[in-house]
Amino acid sequence: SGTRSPKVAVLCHTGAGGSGVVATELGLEVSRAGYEVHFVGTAMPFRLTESQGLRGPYFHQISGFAYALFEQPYPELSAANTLTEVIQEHGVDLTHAHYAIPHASAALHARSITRRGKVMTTLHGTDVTLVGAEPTFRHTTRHAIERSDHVTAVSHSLAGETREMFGIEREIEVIHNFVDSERFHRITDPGVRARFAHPEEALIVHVSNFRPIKRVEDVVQVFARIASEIPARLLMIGDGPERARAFELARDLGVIGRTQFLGSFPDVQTVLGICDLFLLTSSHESFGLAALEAMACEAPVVASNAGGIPEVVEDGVSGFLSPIGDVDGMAHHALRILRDSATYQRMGRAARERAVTHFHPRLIVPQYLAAYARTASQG
Ligand code: GMT
Repeated sequence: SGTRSPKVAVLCHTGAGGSGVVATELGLEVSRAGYEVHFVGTAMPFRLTESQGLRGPYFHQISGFAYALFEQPYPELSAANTLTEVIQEHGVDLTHAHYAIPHASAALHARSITRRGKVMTTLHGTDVTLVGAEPTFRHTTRHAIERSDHVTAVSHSLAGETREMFGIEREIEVIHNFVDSERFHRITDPGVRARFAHPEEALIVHVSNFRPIKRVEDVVQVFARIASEIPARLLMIGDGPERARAFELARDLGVIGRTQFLGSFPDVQTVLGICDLFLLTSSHESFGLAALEAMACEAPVVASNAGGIPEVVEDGVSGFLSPIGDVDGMAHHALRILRDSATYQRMGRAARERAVTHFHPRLIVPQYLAAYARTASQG
């Protein structure tokens, strides 16, 4: 219908996690740009705090159904069903599915039921590299990627890996993640910092979902080496299956008194705003959104050289990268930054500079809007 903006449905994971954060922040930006946006999820996305005005963004909850005969819930079917309702009732032109499965699969299903609208899929990482590698989902994941009307990936590393793993030839457009550097910035108020650390302590932060690929025990190992040399404190933010092991290791290494596990701490920008160093030790990371958020707050990053991390953190400029598992190397790099205020200042400034000049919403969001327009107008 002429040149009106496409109406967009966003299908995403709603809990704390990079893909849900990107989906939510993007949906809010797209809504602010004047598009009608409909979030569809099992719960309200955790960063969807903005009040919903008459023009949205709207949120539609996927209805669950427990029936004694079903041995398991069928999230793909219930998502496709709710999405079908939203597409039909609101005249949605385009569904943006974050994650190949179950979301792109559900979106394709709704597309074939409604016979209207296009599907754009954004790959975030673990759907392809972990779940995709698991034969159980191999055909369905490949199908979801191949039959989407457009596919994006959050890093070149992930796009390449996807092509390789599935032998996919189709175009996968790389659109990096973004950070709102007006919201994520350095906090200089000593009162805020005093809530978390003593003035003389170096404040080190890790944020993740504590899954095995995050190697959170490496975070503790690196921290123990740092803490044996200088006064330091570690804040572990997030929750997940490896949290208990990390806790035990911190106790075994004698640093439990200087480590705090804050759980799923919603106010992550405050902690990142006062931190001196961000640690990310993953064995696999398609982008590393939390590291980018730390960079916007002028925190240098010490990380593993995994997946898409080098596309975010420039080794030797905005932080240092080491081989996966090289805890001695990472500790060495961390101490180099924390002991020398000139290095620390230079890297912190370079980190923010990179976040602002490469990953600002005003650079990234238009790439998505252009992709929406192209995809919605495909024949
Ligand atoms: O890191 C996670 O396990 C969470 C995961 C998700 O699906 O929320 O994050 C993935 O998507 C983020 C946003 O694009 C990326 O910043 C993360 O690097 C990516 N995680 C992995 O590749 C392990």
